[in-house]
Amino acid sequence: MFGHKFNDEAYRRDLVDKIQKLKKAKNAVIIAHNYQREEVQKIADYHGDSLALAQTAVRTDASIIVFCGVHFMAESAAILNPNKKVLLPVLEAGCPLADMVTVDKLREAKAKHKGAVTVCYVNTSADVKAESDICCTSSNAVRVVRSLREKEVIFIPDKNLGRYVQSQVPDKKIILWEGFCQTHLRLSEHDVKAAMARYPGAEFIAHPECDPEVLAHAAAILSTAGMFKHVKKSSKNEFIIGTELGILYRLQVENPEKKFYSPTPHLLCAHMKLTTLGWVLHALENEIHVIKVDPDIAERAKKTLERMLEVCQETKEQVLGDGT
Ligand code: CIZ
Repeated sequence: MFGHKFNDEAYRRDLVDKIQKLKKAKNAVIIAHNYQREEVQKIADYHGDSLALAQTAVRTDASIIVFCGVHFMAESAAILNPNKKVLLPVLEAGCPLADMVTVDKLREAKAKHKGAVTVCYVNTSADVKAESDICCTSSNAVRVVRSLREKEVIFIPDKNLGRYVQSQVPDKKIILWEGFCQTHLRLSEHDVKAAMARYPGAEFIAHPECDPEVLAHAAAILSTAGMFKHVKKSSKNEFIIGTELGILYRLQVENPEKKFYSPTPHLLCAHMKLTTLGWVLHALENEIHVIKVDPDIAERAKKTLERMLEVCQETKEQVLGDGT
């Protein structure tokens, strides 16, 4: 209001208060990806990677799920929860990597490599999932590919993750896709070397979406869920984190005695950062934007997701993240 001095903290507290009241009144739950803004992670009921969050959405008895993440994640939650209302606070929060593969391009590749199985990274749209054989996340990609009978694998869309999987599963022939994560690509080998020189006692851990020259310096190559587990059980006290900056907030909360550094301030996903407290409140108030998937596509995409879950159950390894 004119004439009033804007008080940022009072504004934030007011938003949080309104969100908490509305959440209760509407039987809603707020779930936030590891890459979300700190202010959003603070008000979330659950945190995790895309898969853990989609599964949290299955377990919850809330009728509204406010998904603080990007479009493909809310889509996966909607596919696994056709009877719940899944809201994405900012509709423009997308994933350029997911946009690097379309159904038409995938069909062309399948026609060229007849007999190959298609493994889609979770960072894909519902229609691409529907056209694929099995899904994977960065935490289970190696396990999923290892489980396949087929020798040839079309791996979409992240080239670096595909390359990493190939290094771990040499008996398969991985057909790589020319896709990449703009955020992880911003991390250079130079940044990593400089960070290692700045923090000589710290261990560098990196996400498999990073470039191979970056990964060559990593003590461990891990998904975000893998990073949480690794850091907790490690005897090391300092870590350089090669993934999106948002993860540092909760790594620090969960490991207050340890220190975390980002190798560059540029490891920011602009799409993840679109969601703010104001947009979360707006979504809850107006019950927007409801993520709906065409029933035929949803049914086929669900099979692709469920096949991944079966593989993880068969090997008795946990794919669930936490439900803090
Ligand atoms: O699966 C996810 O949420 C993504 C995109 C990355 C990760 O490692 O958690």
